[in-house]
Amino acid sequence: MKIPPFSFESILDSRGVPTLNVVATVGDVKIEAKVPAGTSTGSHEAVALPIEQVLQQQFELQQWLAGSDFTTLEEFDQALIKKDGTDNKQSLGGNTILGLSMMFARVAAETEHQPLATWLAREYQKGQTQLPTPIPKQPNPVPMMVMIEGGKHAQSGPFMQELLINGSLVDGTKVWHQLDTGDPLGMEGGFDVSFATKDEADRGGLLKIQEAISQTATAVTISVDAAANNIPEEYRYSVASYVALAQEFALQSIEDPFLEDDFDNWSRLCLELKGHRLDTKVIGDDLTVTNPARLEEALAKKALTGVIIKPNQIGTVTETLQFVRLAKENQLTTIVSHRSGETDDTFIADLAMAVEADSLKAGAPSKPERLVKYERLAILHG
Ligand code: 2PG
Ligand code: MG
Repeated sequence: MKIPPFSFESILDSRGVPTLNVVATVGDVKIEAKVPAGTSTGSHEAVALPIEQVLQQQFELQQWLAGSDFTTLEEFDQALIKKDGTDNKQSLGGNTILGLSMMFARVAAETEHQPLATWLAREYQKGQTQLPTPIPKQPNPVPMMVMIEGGKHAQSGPFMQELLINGSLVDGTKVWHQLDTGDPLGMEGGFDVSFATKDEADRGGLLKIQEAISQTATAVTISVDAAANNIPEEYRYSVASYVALAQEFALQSIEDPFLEDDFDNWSRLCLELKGHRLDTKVIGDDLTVTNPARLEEALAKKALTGVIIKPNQIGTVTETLQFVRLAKENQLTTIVSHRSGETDDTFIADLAMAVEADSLKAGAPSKPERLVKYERLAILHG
């Protein structure tokens, strides 16, 4: 495919922080690729450069890429990885590379008159190894919606960053309204609830959600994202305390229960949950950062049973697809996810459909940059 002329624009994300939009035109169709950014980022993520530095590279990248021919997305992404030449994409910036990679996918889909999800599904299947027993087609990805926010995403609230529910958008909206008692909102549209003491906030928040679920008679389950890197040391959870919470609230999943390099505790938690015959999934986010090499290490140590998938953690669509393949080949739960700094881009909804992810985690059903992703998912469901 010939790369069309493109330009870089600085736009504001949902936090009011400038981020990159790569703009191209195919015929009379405007193609945009907007890059999200995290607030609680893992230290193993690809480096996101400040927007000024991204914009400074525009001319050089245009000169190099516009008009050039690349046969596949993989070839295009590899060329960018090679030009960057670092392990963590700090030279061109993971954000610069991802914007271009997403642009390539969108331009290719448009040129071939396919919905992005269909085009991505084909790319994904190309690299899939033939498994002895093919994985049966999954049901559509289930929305995973934050209801109460804490950690770095809220002013007050729990130590854990996110208390979430899994279910339909309609049920998610019911529970969200039930919880609405005028509290302010956190970064992703969940409630920023004040509790009498901070110690009560985690369990207290889960109790509130449990009550709201029963009052609305909705068929949803509860999950948490502890984002343990950001919990003060004295308040960090032990393996036993997570097991107790999993039992009490029938947790569907626990994300980032321990520090990003504390593989031992991760493995212990997986073992303990199994020992208690609990099916609660242990989900890697900061642990695995959508990086196939980090996932290999976590798998070897039996440190997790599921993963978060965020393209901007690794910086190319090709590596993101590789990561999902590896996760699926190892029977892990797959959750495609937004970032706290979002835009109205819906790429991740198409990605979730394309790879038949178990869930799409895109925030609360209350803010436009989050809703647009669930709505796109619903359109793709048909
Ligand atoms: C997370 C994400 C999204 P952030 O930890 O899962 O909710 O937060 O984008 O701030 O890393
Ligand atoms: Mg997380």
